[in-house]
Amino acid sequence: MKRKWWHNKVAYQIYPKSFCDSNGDGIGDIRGIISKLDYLKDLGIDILWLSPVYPSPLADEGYDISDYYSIDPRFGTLADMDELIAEAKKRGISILMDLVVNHCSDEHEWFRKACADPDGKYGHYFYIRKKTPDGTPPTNWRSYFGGSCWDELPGNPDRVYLHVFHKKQPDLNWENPEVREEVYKNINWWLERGLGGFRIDAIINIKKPLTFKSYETDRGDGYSSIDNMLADARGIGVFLSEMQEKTFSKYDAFSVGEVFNEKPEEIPLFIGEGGYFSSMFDFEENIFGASRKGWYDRKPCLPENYKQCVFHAQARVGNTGFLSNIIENHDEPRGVSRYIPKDELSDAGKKALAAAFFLLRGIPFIYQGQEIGMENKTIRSFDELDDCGSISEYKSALEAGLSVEETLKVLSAYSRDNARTPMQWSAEKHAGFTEGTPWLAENENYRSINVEKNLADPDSVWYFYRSLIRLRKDPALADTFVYGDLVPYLPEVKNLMAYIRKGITSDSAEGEKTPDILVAVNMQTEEREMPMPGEGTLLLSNMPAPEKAAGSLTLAPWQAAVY
Ligand code: TEU
Ligand code: CA
Repeated sequence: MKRKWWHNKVAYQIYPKSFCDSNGDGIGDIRGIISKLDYLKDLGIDILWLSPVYPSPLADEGYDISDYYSIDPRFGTLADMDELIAEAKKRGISILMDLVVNHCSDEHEWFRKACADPDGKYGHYFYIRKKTPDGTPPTNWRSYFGGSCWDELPGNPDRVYLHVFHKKQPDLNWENPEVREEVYKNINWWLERGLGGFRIDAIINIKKPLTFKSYETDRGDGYSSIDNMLADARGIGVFLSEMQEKTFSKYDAFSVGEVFNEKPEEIPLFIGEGGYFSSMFDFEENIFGASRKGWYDRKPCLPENYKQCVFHAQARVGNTGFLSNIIENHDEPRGVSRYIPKDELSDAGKKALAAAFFLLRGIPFIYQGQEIGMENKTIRSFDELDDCGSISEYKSALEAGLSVEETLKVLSAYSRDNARTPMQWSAEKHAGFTEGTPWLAENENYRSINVEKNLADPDSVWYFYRSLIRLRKDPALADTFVYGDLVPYLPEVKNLMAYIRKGITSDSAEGEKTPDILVAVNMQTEEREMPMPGEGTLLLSNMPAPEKAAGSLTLAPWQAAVY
Protein backbone atom coordinates (compact mmCIF):
# COMPACT_ATOMS: atom_id res chain seq x y z
CA MET A 1 0.00 0.00 0.00
CA LYS A 2 1.65 3.22 -1.15
CA ARG A 3 1.51 5.66 1.78
CA LYS A 4 -0.34 8.94 1.20
CA TRP A 5 -0.31 12.12 3.32
CA TRP A 6 -4.00 11.77 4.25
CA HIS A 7 -3.92 8.17 5.47
CA ASN A 8 -3.15 8.99 9.12
CA LYS A 9 -5.19 12.19 9.34
CA VAL A 10 -8.27 13.08 11.40
CA ALA A 11 -10.93 15.12 9.57
CA TYR A 12 -13.67 17.50 10.77
CA GLN A 13 -16.70 18.69 8.81
CA ILE A 14 -17.87 22.29 9.24
CA TYR A 15 -21.31 23.45 8.13
CA PRO A 16 -20.26 27.11 7.77
CA LYS A 17 -23.72 28.62 8.05
CA SER A 18 -24.07 27.18 11.58
CA PHE A 19 -20.51 27.09 12.89
CA CYS A 20 -19.57 30.58 14.10
CA ASP A 21 -20.98 34.02 13.21
CA SER A 22 -18.30 36.73 13.42
CA ASN A 23 -20.37 39.79 12.40
CA GLY A 24 -23.70 39.37 14.19
CA ASP A 25 -25.91 38.80 11.14
CA GLY A 26 -27.01 35.40 12.48
CA ILE A 27 -25.19 33.50 9.74
CA GLY A 28 -21.95 31.59 10.32
CA ASP A 29 -19.04 32.79 8.19
CA ILE A 30 -15.43 32.19 7.16
CA ARG A 31 -14.01 34.73 9.64
CA GLY A 32 -15.86 32.81 12.33
CA ILE A 33 -14.10 29.64 11.22
CA ILE A 34 -10.71 31.39 11.27
CA SER A 35 -11.42 32.46 14.87
CA LYS A 36 -11.86 28.78 15.85
CA LEU A 37 -8.78 27.28 14.18
CA ASP A 38 -6.87 27.09 17.50
CA TYR A 39 -9.85 25.27 19.05
CA LEU A 40 -9.71 22.73 16.21
CA LYS A 41 -5.93 22.42 16.45
CA ASP A 42 -6.20 21.71 20.20
CA LEU A 43 -8.70 18.95 19.45
CA GLY A 44 -6.15 17.43 17.03
CA ILE A 45 -7.80 18.03 13.66
CA ASP A 46 -5.69 17.75 10.47
CA ILE A 47 -8.27 18.10 7.67
CA LEU A 48 -11.23 20.52 7.57
CA TRP A 49 -14.09 19.96 5.09
CA LEU A 50 -16.31 23.03 4.55
CA SER A 51 -19.83 22.56 3.20
CA PRO A 52 -20.35 25.03 0.30
CA VAL A 53 -19.67 28.75 0.77
CA TYR A 54 -19.95 29.70 -2.94
CA PRO A 55 -22.55 32.25 -4.13
CA SER A 56 -25.95 30.57 -3.86
CA PRO A 57 -29.67 31.40 -3.48
CA LEU A 58 -29.56 28.79 -0.67
CA ALA A 59 -32.54 26.83 -2.05
CA ASP A 60 -30.67 23.75 -0.86
CA GLU A 61 -28.52 25.63 1.66
CA GLY A 62 -25.61 26.23 -0.69
CA TYR A 63 -25.68 22.97 -2.63
CA ASP A 64 -27.12 25.09 -5.45
CA ILE A 65 -24.18 27.10 -6.74
CA SER A 66 -24.56 30.19 -8.93
CA ASP A 67 -20.81 31.00 -9.27
CA TYR A 68 -18.05 28.39 -8.84
CA TYR A 69 -15.29 31.01 -8.72
CA SER A 70 -16.36 33.10 -5.79
CA ILE A 71 -17.57 33.18 -2.18
CA ASP A 72 -21.11 34.15 -1.17
CA PRO A 73 -21.02 37.57 0.57
CA ARG A 74 -23.02 36.04 3.46
CA PHE A 75 -20.00 33.85 4.23
CA GLY A 76 -17.26 36.35 3.32
CA THR A 77 -14.88 37.00 0.45
CA LEU A 78 -12.26 35.19 -1.62
CA ALA A 79 -9.66 37.02 0.49
CA ASP A 80 -11.23 35.51 3.64
CA MET A 81 -11.03 32.09 2.01
CA ASP A 82 -7.37 32.61 1.11
CA GLU A 83 -6.71 33.70 4.71
CA LEU A 84 -8.47 30.62 6.07
CA ILE A 85 -6.35 28.37 3.83
CA ALA A 86 -3.15 30.16 4.95
CA GLU A 87 -4.05 30.26 8.67
CA ALA A 88 -5.06 26.60 8.60
CA LYS A 89 -1.81 25.69 6.85
CA LYS A 90 0.17 27.40 9.64
CA ARG A 91 -1.53 24.97 12.02
CA GLY A 92 -0.90 21.94 9.81
CA ILE A 93 -4.55 21.80 8.77
CA SER A 94 -5.61 21.16 5.13
CA ILE A 95 -8.86 22.62 3.81
CA LEU A 96 -11.31 20.66 1.65
CA MET A 97 -14.15 22.40 -0.13
CA ASP A 98 -17.34 20.78 -1.41
CA LEU A 99 -17.40 19.96 -5.13
CA VAL A 100 -21.06 20.20 -6.20
CA VAL A 101 -21.12 19.43 -9.91
CA ASN A 102 -23.99 17.05 -10.57
CA HIS A 103 -25.99 20.28 -10.83
CA CYS A 104 -25.59 24.02 -10.50
CA SER A 105 -28.12 26.67 -9.44
CA ASP A 106 -30.85 27.85 -11.82
CA GLU A 107 -29.39 31.31 -11.12
CA HIS A 108 -26.01 30.32 -12.60
CA GLU A 109 -25.27 32.22 -15.85
CA TRP A 110 -25.00 28.93 -17.74
CA PHE A 111 -28.65 28.16 -16.98
CA ARG A 112 -29.75 31.69 -17.75
CA LYS A 113 -28.06 31.41 -21.15
CA ALA A 114 -29.67 28.00 -21.68
CA CYS A 115 -33.11 29.52 -21.07
CA ALA A 116 -32.34 32.31 -23.54
CA ASP A 117 -31.20 29.87 -26.21
CA PRO A 118 -32.09 26.22 -25.42
CA ASP A 119 -30.60 24.98 -28.71
CA GLY A 120 -27.35 26.90 -28.26
CA LYS A 121 -24.06 26.03 -26.55
CA TYR A 122 -25.41 26.39 -23.00
CA GLY A 123 -28.60 24.52 -23.80
CA HIS A 124 -26.31 21.49 -24.16
CA TYR A 125 -24.93 22.05 -20.63
CA PHE A 126 -28.22 20.67 -19.27
CA TYR A 127 -30.78 17.96 -19.96
CA ILE A 128 -33.49 19.87 -21.85
CA ARG A 129 -36.29 18.04 -23.63
CA LYS A 130 -39.30 19.08 -25.68
CA LYS A 131 -42.55 18.73 -23.80
CA THR A 132 -44.63 15.72 -24.78
CA PRO A 133 -47.93 16.57 -26.55
CA ASP A 134 -50.02 15.62 -23.50
CA GLY A 135 -47.64 17.44 -21.14
CA THR A 136 -46.52 14.34 -19.22
CA PRO A 137 -42.85 14.57 -18.15
CA PRO A 138 -40.33 12.69 -20.34
CA THR A 139 -39.82 10.16 -17.48
CA ASN A 140 -41.58 9.39 -14.18
CA TRP A 141 -38.46 9.88 -12.04
CA ARG A 142 -39.08 11.38 -8.59
CA SER A 143 -36.72 14.09 -7.36
CA TYR A 144 -34.83 13.32 -4.14
CA PHE A 145 -36.89 16.18 -2.71
CA GLY A 146 -40.25 14.91 -3.96
CA GLY A 147 -42.31 15.58 -7.08
CA SER A 148 -41.27 15.21 -10.69
CA CYS A 149 -37.62 15.84 -11.56
CA TRP A 150 -38.76 17.63 -14.74
CA ASP A 151 -39.91 21.26 -14.72
CA GLU A 152 -40.75 23.76 -17.44
CA LEU A 153 -37.68 25.57 -18.75
CA PRO A 154 -38.24 29.22 -17.71
CA GLY A 155 -39.27 31.29 -20.77
CA ASN A 156 -39.75 28.15 -22.86
CA PRO A 157 -43.27 26.73 -22.39
CA ASP A 158 -42.49 23.97 -24.91
CA ARG A 159 -39.42 22.65 -23.03
CA VAL A 160 -38.62 20.95 -19.73
CA TYR A 161 -35.31 20.46 -17.90
CA LEU A 162 -34.05 17.75 -15.56
CA HIS A 163 -33.28 18.24 -11.85
CA VAL A 164 -32.85 15.10 -9.75
CA PHE A 165 -32.72 17.34 -6.68
CA HIS A 166 -34.51 20.66 -6.20
CA LYS A 167 -36.04 22.47 -9.21
CA LYS A 168 -33.49 25.22 -8.55
CA GLN A 169 -30.70 22.64 -9.08
CA PRO A 170 -30.70 21.82 -12.84
CA ASP A 171 -28.55 18.76 -13.60
CA LEU A 172 -25.39 19.44 -15.59
CA ASN A 173 -25.01 17.28 -18.68
CA TRP A 174 -21.81 15.32 -18.02
CA GLU A 175 -22.06 13.64 -21.43
CA ASN A 176 -20.99 17.05 -22.80
CA PRO A 177 -17.16 17.30 -22.78
CA GLU A 178 -17.43 21.10 -22.52
CA VAL A 179 -19.22 20.69 -19.18
CA ARG A 180 -16.55 18.27 -17.93
CA GLU A 181 -13.77 20.69 -18.96
CA GLU A 182 -15.53 23.51 -17.07
CA VAL A 183 -15.58 21.34 -13.95
CA TYR A 184 -11.91 20.32 -14.21
CA LYS A 185 -10.86 23.92 -14.80
CA ASN A 186 -12.65 24.98 -11.63
CA ILE A 187 -11.19 22.15 -9.53
CA ASN A 188 -7.65 23.10 -10.59
CA TRP A 189 -8.32 26.79 -10.00
CA TRP A 190 -9.17 26.01 -6.37
CA LEU A 191 -6.31 23.52 -5.92
CA GLU A 192 -3.94 26.24 -7.21
CA ARG A 193 -5.26 28.43 -4.35
CA GLY A 194 -3.96 25.87 -1.86
CA LEU A 195 -6.92 23.59 -1.07
CA GLY A 196 -5.94 20.15 0.20
CA GLY A 197 -8.71 18.60 -1.87
CA PHE A 198 -12.48 18.14 -2.08
CA ARG A 199 -15.48 16.27 -0.78
CA ILE A 200 -17.39 15.27 -3.92
CA ASP A 201 -21.13 15.87 -3.70
CA ALA A 202 -23.80 13.44 -4.98
CA ILE A 203 -21.36 12.27 -7.63
CA ILE A 204 -23.07 8.96 -8.42
CA ASN A 205 -25.89 10.91 -10.09
CA ILE A 206 -23.73 12.36 -12.89
CA LYS A 207 -24.09 9.26 -15.07
CA LYS A 208 -27.61 8.62 -16.33
CA PRO A 209 -28.67 5.82 -18.71
CA LEU A 210 -28.22 7.22 -22.22
CA THR A 211 -31.81 6.51 -23.21
CA PHE A 212 -34.10 7.93 -20.56
CA LYS A 213 -37.05 5.73 -19.65
CA SER A 214 -39.63 5.42 -16.91
CA TYR A 215 -39.59 2.73 -14.22
CA GLU A 216 -42.30 1.12 -12.16
CA THR A 217 -43.81 3.54 -9.68
CA ASP A 218 -43.00 2.85 -6.03
CA ARG A 219 -45.34 5.32 -4.28
CA GLY A 220 -48.88 6.58 -4.71
CA ASP A 221 -47.55 9.74 -6.39
CA GLY A 222 -47.00 7.92 -9.70
CA TYR A 223 -43.26 8.52 -9.74
CA SER A 224 -40.31 6.14 -9.35
CA SER A 225 -37.20 6.47 -7.22
CA ILE A 226 -34.04 7.87 -8.78
CA ASP A 227 -32.37 4.69 -7.53
CA ASN A 228 -34.12 2.76 -10.35
CA MET A 229 -32.58 5.03 -12.98
CA LEU A 230 -29.13 4.92 -11.35
CA ALA A 231 -29.18 1.12 -11.30
CA ASP A 232 -29.43 1.28 -15.10
CA ALA A 233 -26.56 3.74 -15.54
CA ARG A 234 -23.29 2.36 -16.87
CA GLY A 235 -19.87 3.90 -17.42
CA ILE A 236 -19.51 6.48 -14.66
CA GLY A 237 -15.86 5.41 -14.47
CA VAL A 238 -15.08 7.13 -17.77
CA PHE A 239 -15.91 10.49 -16.23
CA LEU A 240 -14.42 9.84 -12.81
CA SER A 241 -11.07 8.53 -14.07
CA GLU A 242 -10.81 11.46 -16.49
CA MET A 243 -11.56 13.83 -13.61
CA GLN A 244 -8.95 12.38 -11.25
CA GLU A 245 -6.36 12.28 -14.03
CA LYS A 246 -6.92 15.90 -15.04
CA THR A 247 -7.20 17.29 -11.51
CA PHE A 248 -6.68 15.53 -8.16
CA SER A 249 -3.73 13.32 -9.13
CA LYS A 250 -1.85 16.30 -10.54
CA TYR A 251 -1.91 17.97 -7.09
CA ASP A 252 -1.71 14.89 -4.84
CA ALA A 253 -5.07 16.17 -3.57
CA PHE A 254 -7.33 14.30 -1.15
CA SER A 255 -10.74 13.53 -2.60
CA VAL A 256 -13.59 11.85 -0.70
CA GLY A 257 -16.68 10.84 -2.63
CA GLU A 258 -20.25 11.00 -1.38
CA VAL A 259 -21.09 7.71 -3.04
CA PHE A 260 -24.41 6.00 -2.49
CA ASN A 261 -25.63 3.19 -4.76
CA GLU A 262 -22.15 2.09 -5.86
CA LYS A 263 -22.03 -1.42 -7.33
CA PRO A 264 -19.86 -3.76 -5.14
CA GLU A 265 -17.47 -4.56 -8.01
CA GLU A 266 -16.83 -0.82 -8.39
CA ILE A 267 -15.22 -0.38 -4.96
CA PRO A 268 -11.59 -1.07 -6.06
CA LEU A 269 -12.13 1.32 -9.01
CA PHE A 270 -13.50 4.02 -6.73
CA ILE A 271 -10.99 3.91 -3.86
CA GLY A 272 -8.36 1.31 -4.72
CA GLU A 273 -4.81 2.30 -5.63
CA GLY A 274 -5.07 4.84 -8.44
CA GLY A 275 -8.85 4.89 -7.99
CA TYR A 276 -11.21 7.71 -8.87
CA PHE A 277 -11.12 9.04 -5.27
CA SER A 278 -8.81 8.78 -2.26
CA SER A 279 -11.74 7.65 -0.15
CA MET A 280 -15.52 7.39 0.02
CA PHE A 281 -17.86 7.65 2.99
CA ASP A 282 -19.35 4.54 4.58
CA PHE A 283 -23.11 5.19 4.46
CA GLU A 284 -24.31 1.67 5.33
CA GLU A 285 -25.42 2.73 8.80
CA ASN A 286 -27.19 5.80 7.36
CA ILE A 287 -29.03 3.74 4.74
CA PHE A 288 -30.03 0.95 7.15
CA GLY A 289 -33.79 0.82 7.62
CA ALA A 290 -34.51 3.31 4.81
CA SER A 291 -37.74 2.89 2.85
CA ARG A 292 -38.65 3.89 -0.70
CA LYS A 293 -41.83 5.34 0.83
CA GLY A 294 -39.94 7.96 2.84
CA TRP A 295 -38.71 8.69 6.36
CA TYR A 296 -42.04 7.89 8.00
CA ASP A 297 -41.56 4.25 6.97
CA ARG A 298 -37.95 3.90 8.20
CA LYS A 299 -36.81 1.25 10.65
CA PRO A 300 -34.53 2.42 13.48
CA CYS A 301 -30.83 1.50 13.39
CA LEU A 302 -30.22 -0.04 16.82
CA PRO A 303 -26.72 -0.72 18.22
CA GLU A 304 -26.65 -4.30 16.87
CA ASN A 305 -27.74 -3.05 13.44
CA TYR A 306 -25.12 -0.31 13.59
CA LYS A 307 -22.38 -2.85 14.36
CA GLN A 308 -23.42 -5.21 11.59
CA CYS A 309 -23.55 -2.38 9.03
CA VAL A 310 -20.10 -1.18 10.02
CA PHE A 311 -18.59 -4.67 9.86
CA HIS A 312 -20.27 -5.30 6.50
CA ALA A 313 -18.88 -2.07 5.05
CA GLN A 314 -15.43 -2.86 6.44
CA ALA A 315 -15.57 -6.38 4.96
CA ARG A 316 -16.62 -5.04 1.53
CA VAL A 317 -13.59 -2.74 1.41
CA GLY A 318 -11.03 -4.77 3.39
CA ASN A 319 -7.60 -3.33 2.65
CA THR A 320 -8.52 -2.41 -0.94
CA GLY A 321 -8.67 1.22 0.09
CA PHE A 322 -9.78 3.61 2.83
CA LEU A 323 -13.36 4.34 3.81
CA SER A 324 -14.12 7.63 5.54
CA ASN A 325 -16.04 6.83 8.71
CA ILE A 326 -18.76 9.01 10.24
CA ILE A 327 -21.63 8.77 12.67
CA GLU A 328 -23.33 11.89 11.24
CA ASN A 329 -23.04 14.79 8.79
CA HIS A 330 -25.09 17.80 7.58
CA ASP A 331 -27.62 15.47 5.89
CA GLU A 332 -28.21 13.15 8.82
CA PRO A 333 -29.63 13.32 12.33
CA ARG A 334 -27.16 13.47 15.21
CA GLY A 335 -25.43 10.07 15.53
CA VAL A 336 -25.84 9.74 19.31
CA SER A 337 -29.59 10.32 18.94
CA ARG A 338 -29.82 7.87 16.06
CA TYR A 339 -27.77 4.85 17.18
CA ILE A 340 -28.15 4.99 20.97
CA PRO A 341 -31.69 4.16 22.20
CA LYS A 342 -33.15 7.37 23.67
CA ASP A 343 -33.62 5.98 27.19
CA GLU A 344 -30.00 4.78 27.23
CA LEU A 345 -28.46 8.07 26.05
CA SER A 346 -25.68 9.28 28.36
CA ASP A 347 -22.20 10.78 28.11
CA ALA A 348 -20.83 7.26 28.63
CA GLY A 349 -22.77 6.06 25.59
CA LYS A 350 -21.64 9.06 23.51
CA LYS A 351 -18.01 8.24 24.34
CA ALA A 352 -18.56 4.52 23.68
CA LEU A 353 -20.01 5.26 20.22
CA ALA A 354 -17.07 7.59 19.60
CA ALA A 355 -14.56 4.82 20.38
CA ALA A 356 -16.46 2.29 18.26
CA PHE A 357 -16.41 4.44 15.09
CA PHE A 358 -13.18 6.38 15.59
CA LEU A 359 -10.77 3.43 15.75
CA LEU A 360 -12.14 1.64 12.67
CA ARG A 361 -9.97 1.20 9.59
CA GLY A 362 -10.39 4.33 7.48
CA ILE A 363 -10.26 8.10 7.90
CA PRO A 364 -12.43 9.35 10.79
CA PHE A 365 -14.59 12.42 10.08
CA ILE A 366 -16.02 14.28 13.09
CA TYR A 367 -18.99 16.53 12.31
CA GLN A 368 -19.20 19.91 14.08
CA GLY A 369 -20.68 19.45 17.56
CA GLN A 370 -20.22 15.68 17.56
CA GLU A 371 -17.14 16.19 19.73
CA ILE A 372 -19.34 17.58 22.54
CA GLY A 373 -22.17 15.08 22.02
CA MET A 374 -24.71 17.41 20.42
CA GLU A 375 -28.12 15.76 20.06
CA ASN A 376 -31.22 15.98 17.87
CA LYS A 377 -33.66 18.80 18.50
CA THR A 378 -37.39 18.41 19.16
CA ILE A 379 -39.34 19.76 16.17
CA ARG A 380 -42.62 21.12 17.47
CA SER A 381 -44.08 22.63 14.29
CA PHE A 382 -43.78 22.62 10.53
CA ASP A 383 -42.73 26.30 10.67
CA GLU A 384 -39.48 25.32 12.38
CA LEU A 385 -38.38 23.36 9.30
CA ASP A 386 -35.81 24.92 6.98
CA ASP A 387 -34.46 22.00 4.96
CA CYS A 388 -36.21 21.45 1.59
CA GLY A 389 -35.74 17.68 1.99
CA SER A 390 -37.46 17.71 5.37
CA ILE A 391 -40.36 19.77 4.05
CA SER A 392 -41.02 17.22 1.31
CA GLU A 393 -40.76 14.32 3.79
CA TYR A 394 -43.23 16.12 6.07
CA LYS A 395 -45.75 16.23 3.24
CA SER A 396 -45.17 12.57 2.29
CA ALA A 397 -45.82 11.48 5.88
CA LEU A 398 -49.10 13.43 6.08
CA GLU A 399 -50.16 12.12 2.67
CA ALA A 400 -49.49 8.59 3.95
CA GLY A 401 -52.00 9.26 6.72
CA LEU A 402 -49.77 10.01 9.72
CA SER A 403 -51.10 12.60 12.17
CA VAL A 404 -49.28 15.91 12.52
CA GLU A 405 -47.96 14.73 15.90
CA GLU A 406 -46.63 11.46 14.45
CA THR A 407 -45.14 13.37 11.50
CA LEU A 408 -43.31 15.79 13.80
CA LYS A 409 -41.84 12.81 15.68
CA VAL A 410 -40.54 11.39 12.38
CA LEU A 411 -39.05 14.77 11.43
CA SER A 412 -37.44 15.14 14.88
CA ALA A 413 -35.78 11.76 14.32
CA TYR A 414 -34.55 12.27 10.74
CA SER A 415 -34.63 15.93 9.68
CA ARG A 416 -31.36 17.28 8.27
CA ASP A 417 -32.07 20.39 10.38
CA ASN A 418 -30.95 18.34 13.41
CA ALA A 419 -27.38 18.73 12.17
CA ARG A 420 -27.77 22.36 11.14
CA THR A 421 -28.70 24.05 14.43
CA PRO A 422 -26.00 26.50 15.62
CA MET A 423 -22.79 25.04 17.04
CA GLN A 424 -23.11 25.22 20.83
CA TRP A 425 -20.06 27.18 22.05
CA SER A 426 -21.35 28.30 25.47
CA ALA A 427 -24.37 28.84 27.69
CA GLU A 428 -24.53 32.46 26.42
CA LYS A 429 -27.50 33.66 24.36
CA HIS A 430 -27.92 31.60 21.16
CA ALA A 431 -25.24 29.20 22.46
CA GLY A 432 -22.52 31.78 21.82
CA PHE A 433 -22.96 31.20 18.07
CA THR A 434 -24.04 34.75 17.24
CA GLU A 435 -24.60 38.18 18.77
CA GLY A 436 -27.57 38.48 16.45
CA THR A 437 -30.54 36.22 15.78
CA PRO A 438 -29.50 32.83 14.37
CA TRP A 439 -30.87 31.90 10.93
CA LEU A 440 -32.05 28.60 12.51
CA ALA A 441 -32.96 28.41 16.21
CA GLU A 442 -30.37 26.84 18.50
CA ASN A 443 -31.16 23.51 20.19
CA GLU A 444 -32.76 24.34 23.56
CA ASN A 445 -30.28 22.01 25.34
CA TYR A 446 -27.34 24.34 24.67
CA ARG A 447 -26.98 25.36 28.33
CA SER A 448 -26.10 21.77 29.27
CA ILE A 449 -24.29 20.77 26.06
CA ASN A 450 -21.68 23.32 24.94
CA VAL A 451 -17.94 23.66 24.27
CA GLU A 452 -17.22 25.89 27.30
CA LYS A 453 -18.76 23.37 29.71
CA ASN A 454 -16.94 20.49 28.02
CA LEU A 455 -13.56 22.24 28.21
CA ALA A 456 -14.10 22.87 31.93
CA ASP A 457 -14.76 19.18 32.64
CA PRO A 458 -11.79 16.79 32.18
CA ASP A 459 -14.28 13.91 32.04
CA SER A 460 -16.29 15.42 29.16
CA VAL A 461 -17.07 13.99 25.74
CA TRP A 462 -14.67 16.55 24.26
CA TYR A 463 -11.67 15.34 26.24
CA PHE A 464 -12.54 11.74 25.40
CA TYR A 465 -12.51 12.64 21.68
CA ARG A 466 -9.15 14.31 22.16
CA SER A 467 -7.85 11.16 23.93
CA LEU A 468 -9.07 9.05 21.02
CA ILE A 469 -7.32 11.34 18.53
CA ARG A 470 -4.08 11.25 20.53
CA LEU A 471 -4.31 7.46 20.88
CA ARG A 472 -4.80 7.01 17.14
CA LYS A 473 -1.75 9.20 16.51
CA ASP A 474 0.49 7.54 19.14
CA PRO A 475 3.67 6.76 17.15
CA ALA A 476 3.87 3.24 18.62
CA LEU A 477 0.28 2.44 17.58
CA ALA A 478 -0.50 4.65 14.55
CA ASP A 479 0.45 2.10 11.89
CA THR A 480 -1.93 -0.45 13.40
CA PHE A 481 -4.80 2.06 13.47
CA VAL A 482 -4.10 3.35 9.96
CA TYR A 483 -3.01 0.25 8.05
CA GLY A 484 -3.93 -2.70 10.29
CA ASP A 485 -6.62 -5.11 9.11
CA LEU A 486 -9.90 -4.98 11.00
CA VAL A 487 -11.05 -8.38 12.32
CA PRO A 488 -14.48 -8.47 14.04
CA TYR A 489 -14.22 -10.10 17.50
CA LEU A 490 -17.17 -12.21 18.71
CA PRO A 491 -19.45 -10.56 16.12
CA GLU A 492 -22.17 -13.07 16.87
CA VAL A 493 -22.58 -11.66 20.41
CA LYS A 494 -25.51 -9.21 20.34
CA ASN A 495 -24.82 -5.58 21.34
CA LEU A 496 -21.11 -6.26 21.73
CA MET A 497 -19.18 -4.27 19.13
CA ALA A 498 -15.61 -5.56 19.35
CA TYR A 499 -12.88 -5.72 16.78
CA ILE A 500 -9.14 -6.32 16.56
CA ARG A 501 -6.90 -4.01 14.57
CA LYS A 502 -4.03 -6.26 13.47
CA GLY A 503 -0.47 -5.01 13.82
CA ILE A 504 1.56 -4.59 10.64
CA THR A 505 5.18 -5.38 9.91
CA SER A 506 6.55 -1.90 9.50
CA ASP A 507 8.77 -1.43 6.48
CA SER A 508 11.77 -0.58 8.71
CA ALA A 509 14.80 -2.87 8.51
CA GLU A 510 14.08 -4.79 11.74
CA GLY A 511 10.61 -5.45 10.33
CA GLU A 512 9.15 -5.47 13.85
CA LYS A 513 5.39 -5.75 14.09
CA THR A 514 3.24 -2.99 15.56
CA PRO A 515 0.88 -4.23 18.32
CA ASP A 516 -2.54 -5.78 17.74
CA ILE A 517 -5.23 -3.59 19.31
CA LEU A 518 -8.59 -4.75 20.68
CA VAL A 519 -11.53 -2.34 20.76
CA ALA A 520 -14.48 -3.61 22.83
CA VAL A 521 -17.74 -1.69 23.29
CA ASN A 522 -20.63 -2.99 25.40
CA MET A 523 -23.66 -1.39 23.70
CA GLN A 524 -26.34 -2.26 26.23
CA THR A 525 -27.54 -1.37 29.72
CA GLU A 526 -26.47 -4.71 31.22
CA GLU A 527 -22.87 -5.48 32.15
CA ARG A 528 -21.28 -8.39 30.32
CA GLU A 529 -18.40 -10.85 30.56
CA MET A 530 -16.18 -11.03 27.53
CA PRO A 531 -13.34 -13.55 27.01
CA MET A 532 -10.06 -11.78 26.26
CA PRO A 533 -8.17 -12.92 23.11
CA GLY A 534 -4.93 -12.73 25.09
CA GLU A 535 -3.06 -10.58 27.61
CA GLY A 536 -3.50 -6.88 27.02
CA THR A 537 -2.62 -3.47 28.37
CA LEU A 538 -5.51 -1.07 28.87
CA LEU A 539 -4.92 1.94 26.60
CA LEU A 540 -8.20 3.84 27.04
CA SER A 541 -11.67 3.46 28.54
CA ASN A 542 -14.64 5.79 29.04
CA MET A 543 -14.92 4.49 32.62
CA PRO A 544 -12.61 3.14 35.36
CA ALA A 545 -10.64 0.08 34.16
CA PRO A 546 -12.85 -2.98 33.58
CA GLU A 547 -12.44 -6.01 35.83
CA LYS A 548 -10.07 -8.50 34.18
CA ALA A 549 -9.79 -11.98 35.69
CA ALA A 550 -8.86 -15.43 34.36
CA GLY A 551 -8.79 -14.23 30.79
CA SER A 552 -12.15 -12.54 30.76
CA LEU A 553 -13.27 -8.94 30.98
CA THR A 554 -16.29 -7.47 32.73
CA LEU A 555 -17.62 -4.52 30.74
CA ALA A 556 -20.07 -2.17 32.45
CA PRO A 557 -23.15 -0.86 30.58
CA TRP A 558 -21.96 1.29 27.64
CA GLN A 559 -18.33 0.79 28.57
CA ALA A 560 -15.70 0.97 25.83
CA ALA A 561 -12.22 -0.37 26.41
CA VAL A 562 -9.15 -0.39 24.16
CA TYR A 563 -6.29 -2.84 24.76
O1 TEU B 1 -26.52 14.75 -0.80
C1 TEU B 1 -26.86 13.80 -1.79
C2 TEU B 1 -27.88 12.89 -1.26
O2 TEU B 1 -28.08 11.80 -1.77
C3 TEU B 1 -28.63 13.30 -0.06
O3 TEU B 1 -29.10 14.64 -0.39
C4 TEU B 1 -29.85 12.49 0.22
O4 TEU B 1 -30.52 12.21 -0.99
C5 TEU B 1 -30.70 13.37 1.10
O5 TEU B 1 -29.93 13.61 2.25
C6 TEU B 1 -32.01 12.68 1.44
O6 TEU B 1 -32.71 13.57 2.33
C7 TEU B 1 -25.71 15.83 -1.28
C8 TEU B 1 -25.55 16.85 -0.16
O7 TEU B 1 -24.85 16.24 0.93
C9 TEU B 1 -26.92 17.32 0.24
O8 TEU B 1 -26.82 18.24 1.34
C10 TEU B 1 -27.56 18.02 -0.95
O9 TEU B 1 -28.91 18.30 -0.62
C11 TEU B 1 -27.55 17.11 -2.20
O10 TEU B 1 -26.32 16.43 -2.42
C12 TEU B 1 -27.76 17.97 -3.44
O11 TEU B 1 -26.59 18.73 -3.66
CA1 CA C 1 -22.06 36.23 9.82
